Amino acid sequence: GPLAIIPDAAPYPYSLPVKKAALVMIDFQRDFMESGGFGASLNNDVGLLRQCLPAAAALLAACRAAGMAVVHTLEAHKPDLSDLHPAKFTRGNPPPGMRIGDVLSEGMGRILIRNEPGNGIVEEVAPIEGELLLFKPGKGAFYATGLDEWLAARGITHLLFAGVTTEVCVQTSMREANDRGFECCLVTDASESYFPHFKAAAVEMITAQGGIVGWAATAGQVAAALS
Ligand code: TIU
Repeated sequence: GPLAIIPDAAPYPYSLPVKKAALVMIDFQRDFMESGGFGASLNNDVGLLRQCLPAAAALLAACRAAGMAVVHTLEAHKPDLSDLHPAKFTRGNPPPGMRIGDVLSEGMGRILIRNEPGNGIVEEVAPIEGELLLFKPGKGAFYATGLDEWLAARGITHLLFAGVTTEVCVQTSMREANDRGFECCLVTDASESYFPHFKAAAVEMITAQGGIVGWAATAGQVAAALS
C-alpha cells in the first residue's frame, strides 16, 4: 500500500503506511468544548480548546480522503454508572449537582453519560457513516473499550492522535498505544489543553529521548504527506 512520509515530524521523519493506519479523534465532545458544558462549569476556558477545531477538521478531511480508518472516542459512562469506579466518582470532591451522572443543565443533560446532549461530538468534527464511535470510561482509549481488538482485526499498526485534552486523554491514549506496539504520531495543532503550558510539555515529553512515546507533526504536514 501507499507509504506517506512526514519529513519534518519531531523528533525525526515519520513513515505512515496509509492502509495500516487509523486516525484516533479523542473526546471532541460538547462536555469539554462548549460554553455551558461540564468543562466550562469547572471554570475552564473552552475557547482555548476550540482553537484546535479548524486543524482537527482539516486533518479529518485529509485522512478520510486518503481512505484511512477513523475512530472517535467519547469520555462517557453507562446511565447506571456501572462502569464508573468510586475513585473517579469521588475525585476532587465534587458537590452534588456537579458529579458524574448528575444533570448539569437541560441543554447538556447528565454529566459524562452516554448519549446525553453534552456527550455528543461537536459538529466541526462529527463522525460519518463507517467510522468507529467508542465510549470510553477512562482517560485512555484502550481501557475497557475493545479498541485494541478492533485495530488488530484490521491489521492497523500506525495511529495518528488528535483531540482534547492533550495532556490528559490524548497523552494517556497515546502512551497506552505505544506500549501495545503502535507507531504513534500526535497531531499537535489538532489537539488542545485548558493549560497551554501542559500542552507544550506533553508534546515535548512525548517526542523527547528519540520519540519515547512517539512523533509529533502538524495537520498541514500530515495532509501534505497524504496528498
Ligand atoms: N478527555 C479528557 O481529556 N478528559 C479530561 O478530563 N480532561 C481534562 O483535562 N480534565
